[in-house]
Amino acid sequence: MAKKSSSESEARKECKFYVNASVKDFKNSILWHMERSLARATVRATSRDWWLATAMAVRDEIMGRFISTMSRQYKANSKRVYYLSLEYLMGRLTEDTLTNSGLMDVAREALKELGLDFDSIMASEVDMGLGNGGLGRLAACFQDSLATLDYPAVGYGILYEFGLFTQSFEGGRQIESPDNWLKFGSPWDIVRPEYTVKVGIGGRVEGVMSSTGDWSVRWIPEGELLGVPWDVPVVGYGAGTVNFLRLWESRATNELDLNAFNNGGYTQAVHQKAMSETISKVLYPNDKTENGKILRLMQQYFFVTCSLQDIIRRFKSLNGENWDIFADKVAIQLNDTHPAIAVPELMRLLVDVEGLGWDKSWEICTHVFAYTNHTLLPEALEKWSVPFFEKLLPRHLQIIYEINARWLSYVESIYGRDSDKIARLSIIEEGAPKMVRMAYLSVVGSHSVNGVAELHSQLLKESVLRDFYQISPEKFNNKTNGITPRRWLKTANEGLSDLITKTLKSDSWPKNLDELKGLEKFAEDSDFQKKYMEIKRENKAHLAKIVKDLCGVDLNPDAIFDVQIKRLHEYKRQHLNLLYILTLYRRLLHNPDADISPRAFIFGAKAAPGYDLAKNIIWAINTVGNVINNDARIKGKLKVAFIPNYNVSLAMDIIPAADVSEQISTAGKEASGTGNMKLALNGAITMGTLDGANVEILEEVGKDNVFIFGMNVDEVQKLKAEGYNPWNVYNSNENLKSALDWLVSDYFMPGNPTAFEPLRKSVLDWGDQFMVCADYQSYCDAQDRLGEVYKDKARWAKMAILNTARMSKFSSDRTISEYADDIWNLEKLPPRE
Ligand code: Z57
Repeated sequence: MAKKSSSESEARKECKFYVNASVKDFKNSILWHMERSLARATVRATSRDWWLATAMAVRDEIMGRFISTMSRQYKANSKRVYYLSLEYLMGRLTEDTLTNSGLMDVAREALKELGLDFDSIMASEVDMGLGNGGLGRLAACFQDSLATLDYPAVGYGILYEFGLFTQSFEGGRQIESPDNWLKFGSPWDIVRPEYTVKVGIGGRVEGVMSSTGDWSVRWIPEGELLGVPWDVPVVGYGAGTVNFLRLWESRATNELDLNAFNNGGYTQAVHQKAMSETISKVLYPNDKTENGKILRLMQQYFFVTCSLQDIIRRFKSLNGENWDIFADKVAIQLNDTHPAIAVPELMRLLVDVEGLGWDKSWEICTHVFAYTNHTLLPEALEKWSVPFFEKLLPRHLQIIYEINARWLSYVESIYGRDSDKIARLSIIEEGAPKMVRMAYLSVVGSHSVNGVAELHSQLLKESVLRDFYQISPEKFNNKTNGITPRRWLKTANEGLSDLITKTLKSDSWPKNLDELKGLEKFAEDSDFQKKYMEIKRENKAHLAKIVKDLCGVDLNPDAIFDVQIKRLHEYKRQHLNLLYILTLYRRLLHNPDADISPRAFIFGAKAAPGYDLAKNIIWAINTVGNVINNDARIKGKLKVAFIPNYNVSLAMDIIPAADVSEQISTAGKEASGTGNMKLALNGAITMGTLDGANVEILEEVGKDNVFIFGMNVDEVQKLKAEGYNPWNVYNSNENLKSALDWLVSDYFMPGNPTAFEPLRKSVLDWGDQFMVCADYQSYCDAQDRLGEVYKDKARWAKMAILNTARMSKFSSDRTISEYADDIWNLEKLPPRE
């Protein structure tokens, strides 16, 4: 490991800005931190101490780059993009920083010389899990690409004290416990007290007379709290640019309200302080179910106003009050509607605080904001009640009404007094109570609206935002999602990365993923196939150890590793997967000698704590799995492992070991998917519907290298329109009937046969909203075909290699370049050579 391969020194030439440190210096730096920062004798040091000291040593190396990036961006006064997201699912930071700074080999060797195992030391880092799933992980991949491509960018969000809950299983059922990731602090966040901002809340609106005799309006908040920023460095690949995430922590204005204290209201004062500090306490664990809690609206407003005030402060310090160029210096991307309150908040800051006129302010807003939509599911479309706004943000409500009045008069100028049209296009939904439609507010306030895959962007224009598309078609565009190849290939799959580097004789592919196309010509090369599949097998053996450890289940590395990892949701149809498992199991019981490829079904998924059906599905998979895993009759041909607490770090262990990638959502429901991209890049074959980015994966890898099944969007819509009845499928499909009935028999849950009735009912009595029954047979057929194809080792290897070779489109570098060119009009600012 110490010796640099020749291709690696090539790479150092490619990446002129790689940090250079010798193993000796790095080792000394670790030891220095062990003593001076951690006050530890090395003989007493725990794994966590070693990780901390290593993280601090890396941090030292990148700080210079961090400072020089900031001053370079400041001096250039170039346009910046601000990414507003309530979620960042970063995972561990140290390993990825080592990869991107070019210090990975140095750190490995240094720890080795200290007699330590690198992987187990790195495992001491707790994941930064400030997100639920795809949306939050996308934000994290985007930060990596923005820095790698040298774009001036800041990611704004909340520093939650508690990230997404930790999941465990008790009797197969999900138990949630708090994720206290910050309990002992983090070496990766740097507090910036000098940029603390004030945040108002509640109160009333007052008319005031200005010195010139004009009436204007002012918000008199009832309470005030503080936003304290913490910066997390984001090191681009090659370390030429180090951007940062700025995450806000809420604090009470004064340590204690002294008035209340003096009046004997000590507990009242402490209570108020606690309330203020509650805002950044915890990430809401709901993925796509808006639960309308007022604290959530407070979180949204809190981080939006902190970020906008910070953006305006930075703008003014460079440009004074030259508002005419604000939109030339600032682009703001709204990650879903969660930060949509930014539209009225920027209006308030410009009109009420800076004293600009409405028209000018509105012009600025619509030039600055752009909105990304991530779902068509109606239950995820955010709406906030007007009474909430009245209570919490009375001035913003006024501004929203004004925006809406002007918007609707524009609509009227096009369509006349079409009251139907007006009701459909109104930002305010009539009803008791009235609701503010946040997606509509985002569309009206932005110059760009994008979906996250071709199909999704198309459906957006045809369904949820149809009326808006008709009025402003030029706003609508697609930006197919992507993933960072640094974390998801180079860091996560070292074996494959080294093989790629050797084969291509180039180490620049992580920055230029199109180079992977060069692997195509080795797809049928038996020597390359052997090496490729050996690495896959090693990764599988490694995962098998983890699974043994976490689930107590023995997996055979020669079995097909069939992986479904994602949030638990009916539309993602983990229960369709379960129905196939039941079908296979039943087949094997009837014929234990059936010549099927041994399969290990591997799941990872968290259910929102209040989502009962999702929890029932987890329980069912665990229960069925437990019976299957302990049934000697099937001779270990079938295994089921549900890995608890699926998170970014586990994904980095699972994905390199996967043979099959389950992407089986009902067509039209998964906006894009990004796990599908990570898995295919690492050589897993997609088993998927024609949904989200699967459509584009098929386009890239070719139909021979993916398994497609089930109804497409048109067929789904047609069947719905004709009247879909899952009972008809059930009654005419013997295997489906047996599987569903078996699930509610005494077989899996002696004494409690009704345990999984909710699951069964959801696909029968309750109408099977996601058409599990309709796609069942097609899915089983495709899975059986896959099992047959796997027996042909050379064919399988070829498919896997071609998947790796043809996934370059899905680098988030491509996605970010498109955002920069089409939406942000943003220039790169590379360091001088
Ligand atoms: C979330 O993770 C996504 C959409 C949402 O509306 C919310 Br809330 C959370 C996901 C989509 O489900 C994926 O299909 C998509 O790939 C991802 O966002 C990133 O765009």
